[in-house]
Amino acid sequence: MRTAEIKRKTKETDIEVFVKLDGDGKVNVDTGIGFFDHMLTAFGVHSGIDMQVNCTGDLNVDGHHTVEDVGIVLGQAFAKALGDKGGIARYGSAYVPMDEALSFCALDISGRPFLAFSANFTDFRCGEFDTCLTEEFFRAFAMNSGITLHIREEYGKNDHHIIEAMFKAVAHALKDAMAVTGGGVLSTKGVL
Ligand SMILES: [Mn+2]
Repeated sequence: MRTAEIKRKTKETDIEVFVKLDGDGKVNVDTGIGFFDHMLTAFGVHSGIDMQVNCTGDLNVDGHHTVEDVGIVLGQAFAKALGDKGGIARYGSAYVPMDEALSFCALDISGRPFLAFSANFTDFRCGEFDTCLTEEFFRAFAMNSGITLHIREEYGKNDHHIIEAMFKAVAHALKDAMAVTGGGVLSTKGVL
């Protein structure tokens, strides 16, 4: 069973995360930021990962700590649930359109965290979510999950569409990359 539960409490956020990689996209998310909940729900549903995310953060400041710290804890939980990364496909990629917007993701469950991110958002916010936090979330997730993560906006006008297509593209790429293929660790080094 590829599952993990992580709790993390700081002076800025109090977070509990549970993930079940081989789930069916049952998601229960409450971060206090509606648009972020909407994105995490899309991420769970499209990756097939069961996710519970509860965060009480210092939203009186802004959403930065909440979004970044949820990315940290989700990344840690994902890495823990994956274990030694043996017997998985390792690579995944996806283009996801949403109306006029198209986003792309390619990733490698490599143990070498990296984020390459490219987007040109036109709005400062989607609801209570600062659009610039999209990159912060994915950086925190990549650094703490050990994933080499490339995400880019191909084109689009509506930031809600562009960001949602990004979360869905990462979800579909991740679903393929974490798929159990059997065998050992897919690496010439023998370890990831
Ligand atoms: Mn939407």
